[in-house]
Amino acid sequence: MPHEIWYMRGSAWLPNGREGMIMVDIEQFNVQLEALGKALAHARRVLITAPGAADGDSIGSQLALRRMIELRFPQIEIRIINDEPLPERYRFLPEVENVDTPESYAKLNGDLQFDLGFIVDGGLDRAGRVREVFERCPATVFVDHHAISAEYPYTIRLVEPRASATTELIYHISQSPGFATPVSPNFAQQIYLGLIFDTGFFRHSNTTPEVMELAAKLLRTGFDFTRVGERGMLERTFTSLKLLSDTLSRANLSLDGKIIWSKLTQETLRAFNAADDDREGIIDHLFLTHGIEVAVLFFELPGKQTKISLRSQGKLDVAAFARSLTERGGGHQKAAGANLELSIDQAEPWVLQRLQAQLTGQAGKY
Ligand SMILES: [Mn+2]
Repeated sequence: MPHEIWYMRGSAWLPNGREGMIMVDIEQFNVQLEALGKALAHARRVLITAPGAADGDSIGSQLALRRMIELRFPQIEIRIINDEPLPERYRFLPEVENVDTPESYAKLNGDLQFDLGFIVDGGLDRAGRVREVFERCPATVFVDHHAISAEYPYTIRLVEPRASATTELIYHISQSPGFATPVSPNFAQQIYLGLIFDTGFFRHSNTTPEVMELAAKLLRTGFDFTRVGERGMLERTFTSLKLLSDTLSRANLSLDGKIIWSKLTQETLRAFNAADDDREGIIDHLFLTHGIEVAVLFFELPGKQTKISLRSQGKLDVAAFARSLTERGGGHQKAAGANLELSIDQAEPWVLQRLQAQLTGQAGKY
């Protein structure tokens, strides 16, 4: 029966990084959806988790998924548990209560046995301590728009790499006949947050006409989209503002202004009394400097490791560059990152030298 998931245009083979290929096939997708309905009909306790610290797409997805399930299956007890606490910036969202960490859940004397576990917007490898709880679920569901993490034997997979955000995918699942979730203003803003987060306010190349059409549909419910955008995406703490200004003031150019980079050490974090995620968005300011081709932010991690974030205007594929540095590097063509087993003082000249060689076409064999 044709229904709302019409835009998943038939079947297509899609690249899946180094892990082979996965196939998105609309009939297969509907088989998975049917299996989901059956699994939920028998479930009493459901776990929802996402990798790492929640971002706009993963928290929006988790909240919308909970709403979608509880409206259709009110008998189910649903728990959202993530390895890290919900960042402050998302606490304005409606229905955000009862998002737990393993600690806060333990304080409730919560039962750790669930019938069905969902992981959204990324694979289990980054689920931290929740992985153990998830793996104890007799049935599991993977909902994602990344074509990665396909190797874990999830019972049900709802993956669509052409969806701009996991919330876009969840919206379409929620409108399938088995759920038919009413699109309330609350539900709409959970979906919307995922869209603006993953498309960078409808700027990135994943901004399809379908995303814009969906956003229009959501806006018609009348929620305060200015507030969702400002609080969920743009607002910074004062600490984070100071850290931003400090890091930008120390930015450097090289290769005739084609490369811009800056660095952020643990010492600086301590000096500003800042947390790791206060560095969010710094790379975008570097990247939006006129005339540059590539932006790099070096971020010192404890234990002589360095995380680099990369942004490219498009000439250089920074995902390929990140992978050339380490097999733990990757991302997208224009936005990528890598964790290096080097101190920040070693990483800086090493990465810059390789980057210059790449941009001048003088790269040796890696
Ligand atoms: Mn996402």
